[in-house]
Amino acid sequence: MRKSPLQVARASYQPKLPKSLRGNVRMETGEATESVANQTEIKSMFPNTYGLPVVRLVEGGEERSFPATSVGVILSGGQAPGGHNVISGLYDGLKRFNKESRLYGFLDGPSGLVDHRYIELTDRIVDEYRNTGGFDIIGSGRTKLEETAQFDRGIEICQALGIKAIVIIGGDDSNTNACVLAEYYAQKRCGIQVIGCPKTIDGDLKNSMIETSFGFDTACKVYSELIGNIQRDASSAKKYWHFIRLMGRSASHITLECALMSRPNICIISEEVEAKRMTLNDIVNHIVDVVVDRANHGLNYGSVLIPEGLIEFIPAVKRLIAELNDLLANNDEFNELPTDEERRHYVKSRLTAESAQVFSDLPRSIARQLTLDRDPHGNVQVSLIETEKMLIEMCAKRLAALKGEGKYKGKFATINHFFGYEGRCAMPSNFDADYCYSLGMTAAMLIYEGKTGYMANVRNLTAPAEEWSAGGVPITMMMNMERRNGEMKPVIQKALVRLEGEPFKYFAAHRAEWADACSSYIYSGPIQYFGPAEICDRPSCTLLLEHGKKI
Ligand code: FBP
Repeated sequence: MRKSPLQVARASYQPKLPKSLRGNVRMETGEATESVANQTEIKSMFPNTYGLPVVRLVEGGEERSFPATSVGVILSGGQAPGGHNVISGLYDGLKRFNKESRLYGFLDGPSGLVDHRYIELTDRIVDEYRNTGGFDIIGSGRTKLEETAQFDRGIEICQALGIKAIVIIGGDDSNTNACVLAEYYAQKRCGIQVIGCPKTIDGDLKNSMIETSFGFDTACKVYSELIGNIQRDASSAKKYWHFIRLMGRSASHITLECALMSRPNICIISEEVEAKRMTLNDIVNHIVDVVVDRANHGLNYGSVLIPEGLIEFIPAVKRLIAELNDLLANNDEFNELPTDEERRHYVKSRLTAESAQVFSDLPRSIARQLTLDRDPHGNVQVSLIETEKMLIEMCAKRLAALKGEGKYKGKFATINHFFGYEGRCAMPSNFDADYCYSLGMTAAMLIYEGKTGYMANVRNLTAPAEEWSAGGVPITMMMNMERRNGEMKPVIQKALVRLEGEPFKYFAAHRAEWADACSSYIYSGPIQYFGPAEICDRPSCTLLLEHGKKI
């Protein structure tokens, strides 16, 4: 395969490891744990994997070796930069303690386990993918592992290949599946361990034990570079307002991080919209106020960042979506209706009066998008909802009205963007390359130590990599009960942006200055892979602020 000069140089990058994973390693066991909420329900659903202790890997002890083992790995859900390094860290970690250990990759996500599609990963294959973006080494998928028939199919293939452990690299929903699978296999005493790794560009799989999910750092750096380029174009041409929607599903972590890195004129944070019980009109008025104010200073251009999940956080729309989720879950009658108009009528006639009104008031295209297929986990597919276009349309209307009243004299020429897929497979930043390799190696250690129902964790991430600390956290510890597809289910609690957290507070303290100024933009430039550590290894602004550091 032909490679670019950077691909060639990057192939030989040796990810930095924490001291504890470099030489002899031993495991320390902490206190028993509890789930973050709904302890009684979670404990009764996970009798074999509930309450396990947190474990930590520390330097020292004797030189170890373990009996050879075979492990299967699954990439689950959306792509995130660094997935290949989790696999190379896992591979190297398994081989380090026994050269005879083997690693199999299940193809195209969890369905590979169920349908018995796999490859054995070898030196040649793994070397080809070190430090590269993407999930193409084995592919990914969104099949939800929830039926015992699927788990039993997993047992069949694991027994056929002699697999003793499965590593699931995924987000909150996929790690919830990992936990359910771990419990089932523990209950069946079939000798198959299950370990999770925290993946998602969305940054919403984090808590007191998981500082960040991998992929967030690289994806935000890619988007921030693009936003910076757009802002420089805007302030050069001085003629466009750019409305930029950013991926991230429900949480606004990506949008907030990109705002901290690029200082846009306007940035909407969904969690604030919900907390202040804002309506769609309140959001439009906020944008329009800034547009008018800048026009009064001769600035008919600017940038607006919008999180892709915004619509779900507007309280009235949120209630509407909850009703739609219950109404449309496995609803064949609805799915079989032949036209959009009939589906619209069907939905409106079954909603509460308030939600039916909200549904009618939304632009038709957005209302239709809210009734489209949920993903296999029951989530609205927010990446398909074009909120940026809706806001442009609504702001243009409002500005035209203000112009009619003589209260606005500017020009409102707009360009819309959606950044998501541009960053999900980028070549991982040094941070993600190092973090992921450490996560993979930690997963290998957890397997050799016989753990199941754990997620690999690597912490102290704002320090240099040698000082990071690695270990495992019981997945049940992160769980609570939530309503999904019309039913209460045990799931890993999603981390939304905390309005009392330092990243949001920093943004809130500076946004007025960023709205007015003509030169507050920051241009982060492209990710740097070789050069001084303060540029190449710098963690995200979110992590730095959360750890009490300056940005
Ligand atoms: P994960 O939660 O699986 O990591 O996926 C994240 C994400 O990129 C979201 O930001 C986005 O809403 C969604 O995937 C898009 O899904 P798809 O890949 O199916 O288009």
